[in-house]
Amino acid sequence: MGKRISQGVPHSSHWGAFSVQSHGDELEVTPHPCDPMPSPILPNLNDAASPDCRIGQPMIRRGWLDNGPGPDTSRGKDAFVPVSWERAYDHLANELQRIVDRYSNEAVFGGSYGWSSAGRFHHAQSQIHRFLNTTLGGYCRSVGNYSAGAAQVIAPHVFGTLEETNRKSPIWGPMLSNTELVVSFGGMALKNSSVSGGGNSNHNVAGVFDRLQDRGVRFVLFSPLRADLPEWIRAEWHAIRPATDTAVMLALAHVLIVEDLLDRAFLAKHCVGFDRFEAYIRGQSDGIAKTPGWAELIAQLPAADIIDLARDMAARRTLITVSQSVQRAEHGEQPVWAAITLAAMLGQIGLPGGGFSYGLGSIGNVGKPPVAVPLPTLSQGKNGARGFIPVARISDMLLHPGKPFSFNGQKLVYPDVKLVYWAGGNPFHHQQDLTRLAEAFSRPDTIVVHEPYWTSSARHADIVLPATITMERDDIGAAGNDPKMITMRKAIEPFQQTKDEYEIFSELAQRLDRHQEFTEGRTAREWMAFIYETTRVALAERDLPAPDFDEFWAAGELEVPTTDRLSILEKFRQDPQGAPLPTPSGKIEIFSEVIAGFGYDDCAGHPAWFEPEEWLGGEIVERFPIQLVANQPAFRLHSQLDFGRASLGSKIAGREPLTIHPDTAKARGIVQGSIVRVFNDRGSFLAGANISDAIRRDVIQIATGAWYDPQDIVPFGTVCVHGNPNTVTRDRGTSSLAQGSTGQLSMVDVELFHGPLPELRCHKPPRLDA
Ligand SMILES: Nc1nc2c(c(=O)[nH]1)N[C@H]1C(S)=C(S)[C@@H](COP(=O)(O)OP(=O)(O)OC[C@H]3O[C@@H](n4cnc5c(=O)[nH]c(N)nc54)[C@H](O)[C@@H]3O)O[C@H]1N2
Ligand SMILES: Nc1nc2c(c(=O)[nH]1)N[C@H]1C(S)=C(S)[C@@H](COP(=O)(O)OP(=O)(O)OC[C@H]3O[C@@H](n4cnc5c(=O)[nH]c(N)nc54)[C@H](O)[C@@H]3O)O[C@H]1N2
Ligand SMILES: [Mo]
Repeated sequence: MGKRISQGVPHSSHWGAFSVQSHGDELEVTPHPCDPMPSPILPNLNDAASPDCRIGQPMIRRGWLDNGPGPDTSRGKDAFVPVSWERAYDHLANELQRIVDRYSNEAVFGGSYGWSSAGRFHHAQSQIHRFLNTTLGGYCRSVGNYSAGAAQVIAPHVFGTLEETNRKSPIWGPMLSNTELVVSFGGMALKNSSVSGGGNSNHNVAGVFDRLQDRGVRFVLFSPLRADLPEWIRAEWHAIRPATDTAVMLALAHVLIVEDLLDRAFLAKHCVGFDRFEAYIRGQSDGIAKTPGWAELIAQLPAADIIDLARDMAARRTLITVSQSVQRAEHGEQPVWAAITLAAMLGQIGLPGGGFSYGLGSIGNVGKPPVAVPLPTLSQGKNGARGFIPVARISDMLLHPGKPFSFNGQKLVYPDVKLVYWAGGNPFHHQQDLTRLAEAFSRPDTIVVHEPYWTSSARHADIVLPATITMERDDIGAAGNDPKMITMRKAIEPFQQTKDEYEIFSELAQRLDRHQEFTEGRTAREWMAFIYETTRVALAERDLPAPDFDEFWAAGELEVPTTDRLSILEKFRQDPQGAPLPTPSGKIEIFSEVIAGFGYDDCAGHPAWFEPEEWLGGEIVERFPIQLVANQPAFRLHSQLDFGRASLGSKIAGREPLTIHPDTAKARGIVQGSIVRVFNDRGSFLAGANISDAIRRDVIQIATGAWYDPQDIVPFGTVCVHGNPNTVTRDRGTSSLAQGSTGQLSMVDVELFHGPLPELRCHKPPRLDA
């Protein structure tokens, strides 16, 4: 171990607040002393500074350097040439100028989706968007995210934005003293709340479960995995077929209707369109009553259980939760809308600890009280270009320029993108059907990626600029539902020639004659003090301690107030006329004239059951009999720091672990620790088997985020030898309404892998040419 060069300095991350000391190349990360349950992912940061796959210098792909910009199928396989920053800046500035002059701003795709790192100033997406707006005048953008693609489009039509209805109200607190029954679709796996966008100084969720358990709250879990609620919660576990939650909810609604257990007064006063939904549930509109018996055949859940549960839901203070995963699937809009409807039928929306909650437990800070002052925010400028896509339609866009598609009532056309610019995300992690994405990435003239590490996305780029990690720069850490603002102090010198996004974009802006527009004449430090000022003023206005920036910096952290004002749903409950919901009618829309007016055949005017194409009840089982759940990793954030100790420690023979039921394993000769191959028509990957009976028999589970490592294996063709499930997931939108990602579920088969185990290449740099 090298010489200690720093004492512990405060810092923050999506995994929580911590302090960091450096010992030569090694980092030592210690959780914030106030955090009751530090994230098990934090130790990955110890290995963040100088892994083999760190990028230390600007790189240009051999083929691009030799042949110039243009479509090229050798992306992802080609060697890279290390170049000076000057040379990289010149090439990139010229290419940006060429694309905008020859085509248009719409030809530059700066969507750049991704979680990047915590930090309010060096936030890569904010930086790149600000750069593209202020220097080029705009870019083709992406809207929405992978997390909530379906929910975030349907919610404003029928309930109000998720931001308003979900993020701006405390949920856990009122649950502690009021909730009697939690009905959870998709669960609230503790692993998921160990991560929070922007930071978390107080991982509170395990503590909340303890207290709810002590109070004897009844938990009912609908999920293919038992671990989607903490094991010590004595939850009743219903491992229904994945993608059938809507059918169960409709059948619960049927029981409430026929047994007259619903709150007709609430429906009349606070909702519109219940009559249309009731006609559908009773089978008057389509000839099929959505009875518990009907749902039993779809979801494989005994009808008697549905009846019992509906009665109990009507009798007690009930919170219905829907995880993000449940809507990251075909027709993902429906379970969200159906759950809102069910909660409305119970008449419990706006009651403390009752009603409906989206994404509670899916992510760390949801449900904690919202911060009451504005947080430091970097302005992104104005985007002068109009083109956009729903975020998960990236491959469609690159493969089919000019093709029309539907989105949220609009008829749009895919723009003709010539340059793709990414900073702070990993599309070769997040996008479905990676073979298709690789083909899509062969189409543009130029691909630019900023990355600290040789991710698969960096390997598919032409120009790769090496970014610092947060511990190599100063920043401000803060998040919308956490009571602490934290100084993220630089703990180590930047690795080799790496630079932060602000410096990179400032240099490029200089070459594009827009330096002043991008920087406004401020250094990074001056920007931080400038954006901090918004928060300071708001604190002062509330007569709270409001230290200036230097005082805040010296103190290391600052308490920010959280709000206890009535949530939008509580106000609406009390006074639906005076405090209407932000929907077209001001009420909960159980029937939406707007959505019905779009005339889609894959989304009706009320919540409805649509049979998916890839599910256990479909014809597809004859060829691919197993449902793959590709969920969030317990020991990583997405693909980040996959080479770190916590992530590596979870692997089996270096491969991503896959959960499989003993019967399914046995039928295929698979035992604990076997290497297996998972496959369908789209591709295949290798993984290491973990046998467990805490999973539904015909479901297997693998987390997302193992770095993509495609290698040719006879006779299978290209196989990801490391275990990236997006080799087999399907690239289609949730529906014409939201076009959200459907990455959570796909149909596959699994077999024992017999061949010699290929060596992993993904955590090593690609071939470099001198
Ligand atoms: N099959 C399937 N696929 C899924 C999902 C699923 O459930 N199933 N879930 C989806 C969801 S919900 C999400 S949110 C996405 C996540 O997808 P992403 O957000 O794209 O995944 P990350 O691995 O967090 O990628 C962030 C990248 O930013 C880099 N980075 C970190 N800090 C910096 C910085 O300061 N500068 C620069 N330039 N780069 C930086 C990291 O090294 C990393 O490569 O995945 C989606 N994909
Ligand atoms: N440790 C860790 N935590 C994370 C992240 C991470 O990368 N690592 N990512 C964060 C991000 S960006 C997001 S968006 C959230 C995502 O939050 P979620 O989407 O809620 O998380 P997942 O783990 O993908 O899925 C939760 C569970 O849903 C269950 N499930 C899958 N399909 C179905 C279905 O059809 N019906 C039912 N009832 N259940 C189903 C699966 O068993 C799965 O374990 O997680 C956040 N938390
Ligand atoms: Mo997400």
